[in-house]
Amino acid sequence: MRPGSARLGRANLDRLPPAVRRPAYDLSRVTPGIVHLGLGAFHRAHQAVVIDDCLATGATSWGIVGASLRSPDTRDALAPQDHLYTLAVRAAEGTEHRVIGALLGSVVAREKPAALVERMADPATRIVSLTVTEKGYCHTPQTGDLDERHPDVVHDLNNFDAPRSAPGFIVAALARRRALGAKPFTVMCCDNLAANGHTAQRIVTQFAALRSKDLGKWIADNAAFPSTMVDRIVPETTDADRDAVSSALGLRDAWPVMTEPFTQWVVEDRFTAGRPDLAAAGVELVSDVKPFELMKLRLLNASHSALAYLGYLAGYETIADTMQDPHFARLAARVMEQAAVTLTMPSGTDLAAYRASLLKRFSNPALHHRTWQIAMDGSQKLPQRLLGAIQDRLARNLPIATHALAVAGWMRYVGATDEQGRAIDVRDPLAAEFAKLTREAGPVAERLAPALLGVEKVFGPLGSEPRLREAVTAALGRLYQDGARRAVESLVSA
Ligand code: CS2
Repeated sequence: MRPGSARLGRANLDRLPPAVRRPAYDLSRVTPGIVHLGLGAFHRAHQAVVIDDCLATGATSWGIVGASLRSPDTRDALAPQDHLYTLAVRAAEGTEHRVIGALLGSVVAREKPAALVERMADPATRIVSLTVTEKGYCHTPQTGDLDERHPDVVHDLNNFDAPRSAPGFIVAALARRRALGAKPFTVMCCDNLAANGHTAQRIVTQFAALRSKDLGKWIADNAAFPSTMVDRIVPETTDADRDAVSSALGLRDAWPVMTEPFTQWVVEDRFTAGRPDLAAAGVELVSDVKPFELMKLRLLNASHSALAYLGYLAGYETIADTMQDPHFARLAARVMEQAAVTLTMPSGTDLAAYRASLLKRFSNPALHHRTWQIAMDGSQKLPQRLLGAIQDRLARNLPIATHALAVAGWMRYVGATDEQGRAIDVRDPLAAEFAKLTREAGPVAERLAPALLGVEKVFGPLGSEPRLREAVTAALGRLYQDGARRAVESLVSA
């Protein structure tokens, strides 16, 4: 992009090249109806696009106000461009650009917690949606319960009107609505948690009950927490992506999002204060999301994590690079095949076609999705992605070697030293605990595997299951001895 190009904004939308799609509605007529917590790239490439489509059908009271819980980066980048941003949809055949107008404004929660609570409590806010990542729920992933000792929970209980955590904001805002005599908003969790609506409900009501029993009961009786299954691959945006998008636009966009052509959103149709016509924008409204969620977590996310840990260790930078190695492509297929027997597929979904489409999506050469990005926060992801399937397979006396290799890949990865002896930048809320266990055990599978399996928050009682211990210890031993590439090759060749 030429230096000095003007910044994308409402005033210059008509300067965009004809190939760039732009909001098909009058931006000045849109009013806020949704507050979204966790204004990351995923939300902007997924739910916000659907809402953009809803706005184009005339549902102008459903604009989004986004909140970043910590970092001001998104607000700082989007405010100078009227919160407009580009969605770049990348495929082997080329990239399509679309400017999204659904985001009306944003708040940095840490800077103005009371203002955010106020906005959420405003009766015009009918939905509060969330993509705060697995760790943003301040819960114990293994049990799904609120972690009452989580520092943010402790903080929020002592600073009820100036919270920090997502559950803290939701409870404070619902308490305010109750005091105002207003209906609760619908809480719509869009994170990759098992039974995500149910889990969010449990965490929020447990939090509220710590504040007051009555409030907990009012929320449990009155607020809706529909579960949702969200799916779209959204790699982190790089500087090179920003430059490419800005060149295509002829205007500078400091905060575009990169994604793939595929998108899916399945939502339980339970809303206490109304919703836009999501079905008209391609959302599947169903009475029970569980089969969709489990299918996605155990097929897509599980194989993604397996490719991420083992692919990273084998020296692959992206998922597409990893998939170019036929042994790793077979590994992904194998994880899916092994998980499939634990699932009841949603009616109307063809398992073989779904699996084939995942393999194709992972191989998209135009998406630069780093293995390192997916490897993040494994302690929060393993239970719903890999451990549930392991448990179900063990209950049926089925072999677990494939999933055990993925778990061992995670163990080898959180040891924070790669196969060449270089440091790995492990991002995980429990990283320090894993580093300590690794130091104490040393790179010895017989010691390290049981030590990590003993981390209750991740493995719970499954960690002491002898068949899991044996399989993971053997797999970790192979990783230390032969490296990830050969370990994967010998698994898929067996
Ligand atoms: C990925 C997901 O980063 C990760 O852990 O597995 O973000 C994945 O790309 C999405 O769930 C796809 O919908």
